[in-house]
This record gives sequence, structure tokens and C-alpha cells, in this order.
Amino acid sequence: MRPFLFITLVLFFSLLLHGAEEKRQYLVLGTIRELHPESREMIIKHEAIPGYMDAMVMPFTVKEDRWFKEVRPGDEVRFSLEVTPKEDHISKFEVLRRGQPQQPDTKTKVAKIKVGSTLSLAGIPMKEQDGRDFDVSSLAGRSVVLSFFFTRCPSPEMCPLLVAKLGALQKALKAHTDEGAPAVTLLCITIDPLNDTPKVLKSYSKACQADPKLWRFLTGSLPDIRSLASRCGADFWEDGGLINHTLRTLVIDPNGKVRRLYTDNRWTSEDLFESIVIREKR
Ligand SMILES: [Cu+2]
Repeated sequence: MRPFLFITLVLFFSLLLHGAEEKRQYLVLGTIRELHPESREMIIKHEAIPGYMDAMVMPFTVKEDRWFKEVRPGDEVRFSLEVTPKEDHISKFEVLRRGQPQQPDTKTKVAKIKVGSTLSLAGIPMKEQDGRDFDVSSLAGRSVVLSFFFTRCPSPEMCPLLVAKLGALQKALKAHTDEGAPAVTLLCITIDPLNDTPKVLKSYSKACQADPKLWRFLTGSLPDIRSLASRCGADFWEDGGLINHTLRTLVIDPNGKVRRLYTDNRWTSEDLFESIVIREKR
């Protein structure tokens, strides 16, 4: 009887400890951006969660209906995030300050860039696929191929084709390395930042076999990306739950001057390769 009791107790405490180890809870501060009771999600701009996640805008699962009635967009809140290896969800909201609902993004009137214009990415806070803050100084002295895309794009002729061509360009650039690596960075900026978190971008970049030294994926806040895209002449809009968009691919020289601007997907990786490498040789 005694050994049996002992084993039972050991099992009980190890389960207790194990359970405690696998379930983590965080208190998080944030601002509610959007409520989606139908999919039991809230989009929240949250502060950094030490030991777990950087500050970002992202969707969270909310299991209980009641919270959708207690908070509204614009509210500054404190909430509890529970994480287990299988799932995570948030609850126990406390409204710290009632906010005004955010106005839907309005189209910013900005001067559109064209070939010969200067384009700087300085001052636009963005995150890379590895979760790091995008550092614009890492582009110093480099040509940049910049394009807008999103990972869920369902149209084979749009983002998937764009990304395939950038893949071919990366290959050509790498093959060229023997003759001196061209100083160029390919940047893909998502137009769907609510879905395309750094984590999503990371697995996407892996699937593209992107070499992070050469080809990087960026996300940021929707208003920032909308304003940058709009300056580049790239439009995107929601249509029945899907994102529609126009295409823009730019080649920017190391001085920040736009050298090429493509408004469709008809360019070839050879075109871009020449525009970068031949110019470099001059
Ligand atoms: Cu697309």
C-alpha cells in the first residue's frame, strides 16, 4: 500500500508541475484595433511581452463572447494571455482608458514617385521576418529591389509569380558572386500586415528559399504600409474578405533614386539583373 501511495503522489505532483510548466500566462497592455466576434478574434496593438513576443499588431483568439461586448476599438486595455503548447487565447480584459473608434484608413494624398524620384525607407518602423526591427542603415550603399506582396495571395499571376521571379533574380545574383557580389537587397513588403506577422513571413521566406542576406520580408503597421505603397503607386483594397491589389516593383539605386518602376508582372529577372549589375559596373 505504501509504495503505491508514494507512486501516486509522485505522479500527482509531477503532473501538477508539468501542467504548470506548459501553461504560461502573461499580463499584456494594448489598444484594441478591431473586433471580429464571428471568428472570435480581436486585432490588438500590444506592447512587448517580455520573454515571449515583441510589440506588434496582431490577431488574438478570444473564447468568451462577453469580452466582445465589454471592449471596443480604440480602448486601451490590460488583458491576460494564456499560452499552452497547443493554443493561446486572451481574456480578463480591464479597460484602462476608453478610446474613440479609429477612423478607417483614408487614402493619404501624397506625391507619387516616378523614375528619377528619391525614395527613402527611413522613419518607417517595420519588422523583418526574424522579428528584428528593420534597420534602414543596413541598406546603405546597396541597390534595392522593392516590391509589395502578401503571403495569402491566391492569384497565381500576382504575388506567387512575383515571388518566383524574385527567386530567379536571387539565383542569378548569387551565381554572379564569383565576379564580385553585387550589393543589392531584395525587399518584399507585405500589404496584409494583420496576417503577415514576422512568424508568417519567416516560414514564407523559407518556402521561397530566400537567403536573408540578400532577400528580406518586411511587415509594419497598416497605415505606414498603406502610405508607403501609395507613394510607390501600389494600391490595395479589401474585396469580400480578400485583398485586391495592383503591382509595383521598383529598383532603387544606392543613392535612393528610383531607376526602374514596373507596374505589372511582365518584367523578367534578367531585366532586373541587368539594371542592377550593369549599373554597378559603370
Ligand atoms: Cu498578390
